[in-house]
Amino acid sequence: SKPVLFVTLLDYGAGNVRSVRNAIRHLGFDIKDVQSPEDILNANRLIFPGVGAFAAAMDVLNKTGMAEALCAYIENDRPFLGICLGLQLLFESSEENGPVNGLGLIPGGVGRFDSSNGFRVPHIGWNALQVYKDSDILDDIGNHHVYFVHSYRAMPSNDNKEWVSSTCNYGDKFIASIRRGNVHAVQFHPEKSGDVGLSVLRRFLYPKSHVTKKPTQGKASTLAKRVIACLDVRTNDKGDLVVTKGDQYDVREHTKENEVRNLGKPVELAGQYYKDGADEVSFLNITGFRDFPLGDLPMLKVLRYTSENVFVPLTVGGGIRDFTDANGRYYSSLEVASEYFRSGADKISIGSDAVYAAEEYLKTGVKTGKSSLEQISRVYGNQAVVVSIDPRRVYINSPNDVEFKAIRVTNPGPKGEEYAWYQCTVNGGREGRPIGAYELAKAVEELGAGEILLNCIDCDGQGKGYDLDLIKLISDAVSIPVIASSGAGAVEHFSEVFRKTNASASLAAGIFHRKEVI
Ligand code: 1PR
Repeated sequence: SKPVLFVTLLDYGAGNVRSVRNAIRHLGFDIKDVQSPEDILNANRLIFPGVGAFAAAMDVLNKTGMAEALCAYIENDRPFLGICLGLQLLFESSEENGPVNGLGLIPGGVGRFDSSNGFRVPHIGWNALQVYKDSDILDDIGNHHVYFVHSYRAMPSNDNKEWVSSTCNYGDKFIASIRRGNVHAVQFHPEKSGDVGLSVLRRFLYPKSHVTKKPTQGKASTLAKRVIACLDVRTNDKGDLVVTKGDQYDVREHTKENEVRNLGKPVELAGQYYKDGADEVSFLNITGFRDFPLGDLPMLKVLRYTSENVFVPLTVGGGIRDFTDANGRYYSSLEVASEYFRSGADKISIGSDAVYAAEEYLKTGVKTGKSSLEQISRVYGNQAVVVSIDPRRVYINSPNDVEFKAIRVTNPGPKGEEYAWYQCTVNGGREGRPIGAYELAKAVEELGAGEILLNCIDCDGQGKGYDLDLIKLISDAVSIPVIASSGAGAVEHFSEVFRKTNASASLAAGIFHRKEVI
């Protein structure tokens, strides 16, 4: 039998490193977890996927003596790969909830992206690198894009230029990777960058198995627009978790039995969409609002199995809120989200509960810090929190007819109405609320959402294109990324929404299920 190969993993328990673990195993390595500073010093190769906030991470590293061990390990030029925060921590300090001191191995500080020049923060998505020097692990990248998700970044300078192996442009030119000897770190997520990301990990894990090539010169590029495959999941009447898809949110067949439309198995379909090239995969547990999601163990299993083979970002939504079960046990939304993260989600998506939080915030003007949105983004970072909006178009004759933001619509309503507002709903479109999509989007941005998934009930499943009026309204109103959703029926619809609005990504369901686009 093959000898067992080990890589040491520094996971200080601040978040989900499941996908890094899955990617390492996928590449044929077993994992030894760091329990003490000695484990760092004794490692043959060490991977440090930093998660959570900079200050909290430094705190743990200092208290456990691991900071010192890490410095010694790196100064001795031992094989090291830092990922994301695992790159940032090598620098002298960070502005994140700070200034806070870092490990101080690389000159320079880590600062926040500037959103004032129109760049949305967090920087989420696929971007190309400019590779400067032979960095070994980046040899297969070429012009391929890799996946980033972060709000803070380190900048190249004269003082750290001996370390910088590649940069990336996003408003600023920032450090995408460093390399000195056997020490590597990357700001992007190789474990979420599909095949090209796996090649980066492979080159770190099997350093002698390749011939060094000349560094490939990536072209400067802009952040790519993402295409997200969405799987609406629910339990059917037989109790099986199935992928379904509605027409304007109605997922039942119009037959005598009235059964839930069954389009296949979630893990299989997600794997298929990954192979077909989806940039991200989302699962929405569409009946999560009535079933307690932690009671819904199949959904956690779906995430676990999916994340073993799908190496792009996974989002899961449905039912994220505080909950008291039949036995009187209370679960906070944070516990629910944590369970999703532990099972392999990179982001969670909140629907109904975010509507209530936004209504409350607009009424009182006070951020209590207690809403699920605020709590989860405080602990996991706002890049991990998506708010899913389910608005329905309401036509009106004049923008003064309602207290909500109304716009002139491209296509007038059935009675010739020239204006509309977009009413938010909860519980899968079943209940309209006294808040518009515009008001909601702005409020949840303030409360800590990192991204908005913008559905439109009227367009859902219709295949007639996105609601461009709505998407333009919302993507111009906020500075976080907006994912356009509902209505894609042809390839042109994707290019149209990117041409005509400021959406950062487009999501679709039906068109993929029907295999119309690969
Ligand atoms: O309220 O936090 O429990 O979250 C519930 C989540 O489930 C929300 O994100 C909500 O959007 C979603 N949801 C609830 N009911 C339905 C339903 O369809 N009956 N699905 C539902 C939402 C809409 C999109 C769909 C796009 C693209 N699905 O995600 O995938 O409209 O479809 P298309 O490309 O076929 O047009 P909570």
